[in-house]
Amino acid sequence: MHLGIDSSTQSLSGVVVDVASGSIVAEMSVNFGADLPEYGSPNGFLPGGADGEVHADPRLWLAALDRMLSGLGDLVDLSRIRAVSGSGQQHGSVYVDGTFAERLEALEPEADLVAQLAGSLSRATSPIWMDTSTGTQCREIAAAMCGNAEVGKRSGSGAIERFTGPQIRKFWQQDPDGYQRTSRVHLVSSFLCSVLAGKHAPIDFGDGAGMNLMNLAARQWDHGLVDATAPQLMVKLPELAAAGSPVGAIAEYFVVKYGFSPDCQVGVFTGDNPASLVGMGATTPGQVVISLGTSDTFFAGMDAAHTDPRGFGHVFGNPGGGYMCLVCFRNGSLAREALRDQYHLDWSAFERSSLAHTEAGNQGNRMLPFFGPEITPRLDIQQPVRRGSEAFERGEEPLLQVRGLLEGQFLNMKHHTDWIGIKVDRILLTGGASRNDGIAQIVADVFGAPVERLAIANSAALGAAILAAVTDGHAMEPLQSMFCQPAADSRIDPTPGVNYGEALADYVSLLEEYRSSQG
Ligand code: XUL
Repeated sequence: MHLGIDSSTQSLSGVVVDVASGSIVAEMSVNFGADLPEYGSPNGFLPGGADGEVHADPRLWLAALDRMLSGLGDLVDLSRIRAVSGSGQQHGSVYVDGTFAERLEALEPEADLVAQLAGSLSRATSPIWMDTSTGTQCREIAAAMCGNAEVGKRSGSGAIERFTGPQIRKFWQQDPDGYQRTSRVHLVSSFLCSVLAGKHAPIDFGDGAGMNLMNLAARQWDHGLVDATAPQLMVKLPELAAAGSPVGAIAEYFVVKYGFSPDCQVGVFTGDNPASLVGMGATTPGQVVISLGTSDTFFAGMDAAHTDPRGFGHVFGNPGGGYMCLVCFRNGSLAREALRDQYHLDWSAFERSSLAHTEAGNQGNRMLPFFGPEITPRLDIQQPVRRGSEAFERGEEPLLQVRGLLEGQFLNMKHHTDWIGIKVDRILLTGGASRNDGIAQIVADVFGAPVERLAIANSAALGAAILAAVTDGHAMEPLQSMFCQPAADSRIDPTPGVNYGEALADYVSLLEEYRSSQG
């Protein structure tokens, strides 16, 4: 059996697969808000950050790892796990001092991970992907590289606020002593991998590309970018390696405490989106995945790297080889939840039966679907912008608001993914909200392509389990054909006669109108 662990924004999950029978044996998830309320992070991050700052408490991820493994141990015999790999929310960084490696080696099963490792954090909190506070640092890095185009050419993305390099630069500027004390900057993925392996683990080419520090073509740290980011950074960066490549045997702590075999191998972790590409069976170019999580992401395998002329999309390393493109929308589930709560609705209002009370195109009622700052496109915004009937603009008529939000989200996605130039014949939908048929129907209608879903909604954890099997010597593609088949009754076809061409043009005009009104 093989274990995949995904540490995403709001929860940490484990999925155990059995490659002999081709089945998913067990799933276990710990929700950061509901299961670990003592960390004061109802949505997985610390509320109340000023000026676009969004940080999380890294102790939460350690506590969740202990909690998840103890629950999983009740469901499966963990001594039968041959390898573990995993994924983490992308871009988030964890700063540790020189004691981290020693503490990992000396972990005692009697105490927990938080008690033994928290003392090595040289930065108490971790900036995560929702953070938009590093505009200045992005401009400084771009200027040092003689322009943002050069940053994009080398790293696969222009300098981006949530990416790790600009975040590291901000830390160095604001807390030079803390930066000095930092001996290693990990990503969420490589941090958790290090804990499991009991030693510093590498960063993979998928998650590494989300830092504005890696040279995408060379798959190495880019000296120019690293020097433009912060002094003495090169020695603080982990090695780079392919996702799933072996790091070593699992640390004794996990053997004694949870019953893993001492021979269980740990494989290099990746980011949640690259892992999801694996878990959806979409590493080979020609397939498109839309993941509906805290963030909504659109991604696909790519033959050759080409970049977004608008500067919002990214190119990462693909764990299956080659490249992948990704466009991330910050207002995903958090916006859907905000609208649901504002109108005192439940998810049934987003289902097909409820959406049937409104029409495709929403009678011209259009919404910029943002309840907080957006990154694609970059907007400093706190509330949706509405254009349409008087009642709709006043925020009345909940069902029109629901359709307005969903249509706005996917029109915004369609518009900002046109640069990829893929003909979308079929969409693979994943993430918590993908189970909702109403949402899936709007995706199918807006993109004019059928939508299919896998039986498992957490494709990142499944992808991580497949990577664990790769660590154990299995080839990736046969595993994908085994595990990543769309569920038989999951297909949703576009509604005949529905065409969103006009609505798209209308959405883009509303967006442009809003942007020019903001100067
Ligand atoms: C991708 C991104 C998010 C995070 C959290 O660039 O920022 O999708 O990976 O899921």
